[in-house]
Amino acid sequence: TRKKPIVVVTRKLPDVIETRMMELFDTRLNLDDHPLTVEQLTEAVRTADVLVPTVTDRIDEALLAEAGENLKLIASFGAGVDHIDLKAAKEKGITVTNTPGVLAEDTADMAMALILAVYRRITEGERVLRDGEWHGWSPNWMLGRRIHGKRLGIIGMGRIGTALAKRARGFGLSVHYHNRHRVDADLENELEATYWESLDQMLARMDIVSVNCPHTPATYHILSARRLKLIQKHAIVINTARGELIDEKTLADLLLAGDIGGAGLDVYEREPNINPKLLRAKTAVLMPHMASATLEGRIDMGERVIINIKTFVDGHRPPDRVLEGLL
Ligand code: 8YV
Repeated sequence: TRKKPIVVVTRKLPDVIETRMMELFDTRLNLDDHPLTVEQLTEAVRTADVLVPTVTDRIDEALLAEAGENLKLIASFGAGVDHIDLKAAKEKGITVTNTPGVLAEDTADMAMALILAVYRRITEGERVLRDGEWHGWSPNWMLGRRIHGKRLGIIGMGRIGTALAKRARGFGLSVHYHNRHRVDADLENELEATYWESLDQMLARMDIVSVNCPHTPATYHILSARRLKLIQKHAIVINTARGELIDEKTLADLLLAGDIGGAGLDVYEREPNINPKLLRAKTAVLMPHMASATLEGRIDMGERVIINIKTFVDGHRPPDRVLEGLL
């Protein structure tokens, strides 16, 4: 029988996934669930045939320079691959896969929840109640904004953006989007979505702006200081994608000055460090990177990882290729 591939997993995954991986591969688990140190990661890329990293591992050029000849696949646990230096991986002939699709619905739920929370002041209201500061009903108290009839502008109409658009339609929002290319006419019709070739023009007209694109060198600070200032004063910004897509410092300043209506954020530029100005912004709802954090989602993600590894080691092209190396 063929030797089982050595698969190094950097973080504790759901039990069912770890058990299955142990059956299928020569799997080396991280039982501590701490992110690996650079030394441990270096050791991992030297020994592994397959590395299974997560968003908390920096797979950069220096690390990949230490990789052994045998490392042929990086099967990342997650959709975003901005923690992996794809150029360096390509030069080494390493294939990179992710776990798209399986977390789109959950992430879109969180984006929708953030829209609801910001517009209807849900976390703010609960804080007031828990702090014992609710002294009774009054007609002008805790007024949020009506969601129905507002305009939602989605930046990045991929799986997550589309899943958000479907939810938004149910809440009576009109859907607008900016994307590298127009989506299928059928989908556009179904969502009654308006395509904006110019992001700048779209931003100036929306009530809600949601970032749903991947973070790449081309999308870094896609909501730059200049673009954030195009957004209407009453409008809100939602980010369930990556912190690096927004100039966070400027967003915090605009929120504190009341020059932007609010924000619902799940991701930040320097996780887990939060800009203290954001913490002071009352109109911001802040979540700790948990948009895809569902029990079912984590298992689905693990299953995608297993499918990608299995297909690859069996000599086929794995389904979720981000980068195709040498087989
Ligand atoms: C995951 C994410 O929690 O998939 C992504 O891109 O940011 C999150 O859903 C994380 O990536 C796990 O590695």
